[in-house]
Amino acid sequence: RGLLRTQLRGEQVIVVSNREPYIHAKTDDGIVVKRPASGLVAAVEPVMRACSGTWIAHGSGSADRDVVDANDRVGVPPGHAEYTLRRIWLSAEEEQGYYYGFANEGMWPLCHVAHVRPVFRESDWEQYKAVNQRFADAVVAEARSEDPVVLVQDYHFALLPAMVRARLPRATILTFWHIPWPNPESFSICPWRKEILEGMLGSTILGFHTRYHCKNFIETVDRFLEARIEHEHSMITFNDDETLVESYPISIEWPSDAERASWAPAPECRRRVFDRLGLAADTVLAVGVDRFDYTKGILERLHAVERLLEKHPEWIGRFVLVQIAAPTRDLLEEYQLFQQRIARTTERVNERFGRPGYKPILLFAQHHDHDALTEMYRAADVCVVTSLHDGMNLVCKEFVSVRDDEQGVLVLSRFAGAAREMTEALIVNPYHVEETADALHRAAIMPPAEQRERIASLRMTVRENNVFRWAGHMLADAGRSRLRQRIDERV
Ligand code: ADQ
Repeated sequence: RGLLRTQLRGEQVIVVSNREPYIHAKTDDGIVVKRPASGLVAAVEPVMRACSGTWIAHGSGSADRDVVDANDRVGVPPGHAEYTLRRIWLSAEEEQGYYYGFANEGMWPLCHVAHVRPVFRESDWEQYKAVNQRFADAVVAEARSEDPVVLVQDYHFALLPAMVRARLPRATILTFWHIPWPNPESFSICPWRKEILEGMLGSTILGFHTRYHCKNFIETVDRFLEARIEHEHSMITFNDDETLVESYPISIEWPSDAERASWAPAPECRRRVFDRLGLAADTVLAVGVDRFDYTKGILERLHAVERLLEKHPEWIGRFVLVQIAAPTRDLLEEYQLFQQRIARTTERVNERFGRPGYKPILLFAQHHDHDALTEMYRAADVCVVTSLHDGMNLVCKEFVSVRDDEQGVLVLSRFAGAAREMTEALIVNPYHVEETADALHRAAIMPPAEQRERIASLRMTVRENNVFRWAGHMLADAGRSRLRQRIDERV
């Protein structure tokens, strides 16, 4: 945190993302503030608290308009403001085309190998372009100098970097792509592939979670644009502008001493959760926490539980998966169908293996607050992350970060970016039901000493490579680029 402040030395930082870090909502008890279920917000928010500045995002809460000033700004976190949130209001038509349409029916499935076909509508693309321009205008309006540091977040804003670059040529634009980047063949089906690549190359630095995604991006540019590529330095020159393409594995804020002191002891968390859910004392509790998204491998997880109970009937009555799934993008049909399918499969498996007082799968399709998730992670024997494809995945990092008792087993998909760092987890291919079921069995019988050995090492990795290191690396690279720019301008 302190290091970040030093690195920034009074530079103005502007973040752009679709999702806002705080949502004001009207309730019967007045206005309440909610935190969205979003990996992006979980990671970028602590960084923003450390460096002040302005965060520009789509105002989506029912009371969002009631709390802003005349310039649509509000200080956050509420009650002890550390930075400014500037809200952008989108019409229903803009939100439909830009957010639900092009971003989430086009770009999201385009970038994830999850076998859902992307949808490309001309009208969505028009809205996507227009909304990118609106956010770019807001960045320019917020800029107090000609060279602010602009942090652009995610696939909602592929066009914005070049739009900002056109108006603020000396800005340092860091774009972080939170989702995977596909190979050139997969990407080539997008009708606007050139425009998207050109937009992104307005960035000074373009960050992905892994080297593999960087390599895919560089190959895609090589295939579709006339650009100079220096592979050795991961540098792309296009229209005389340079973009560094680098991997910055994202992470979480490691829990502070004060936060740790507020936790109930792990056995107490376990007792509370077991009481609440009516679980027998000898139950092995596995937990899954995800946005309710088809890329997260929730169906494959349920199939693995079913196979576990088939193969090892000794677990019937003693193995329970609690699946917590936060509703997301539920105006889209693909998401509605997916949620129905999960509900049906849960019911079927519960009918097949349930007994009076016992259900193998407990599905909670609800958003849970931070404390409730912490309690659940601390109560669990196993945390199951079976994404079919995931840029990073933060749930696995959150799980190990709260297990200061050094107990608990992580089962982790090889297709999550996190699998590259978290090698002491039980790594699985979620498409292989048998393998995943075997990993659940192995997790359920793992002796405490082996659990300790694995999770202690995982905890060290996440503690070291926390979110401030992610931001610090990116900002250090930005600092070098700014220095070079100043030197070049002097010559
Ligand atoms: P997401 O796809 O949102 O993030 P992830 O990284 O797992 O995925 O983060 C999800 C966040 O939402 C976590 O902080 C989790 O605690 C929270 N969450 C999930 N379910 C919840 C629930 N039911 N209630 C409350 N909170 C819940 C995208 C990419 C990821 C990448 C992140 C950050 O898809 O691959 O890791 O951005 O870059």
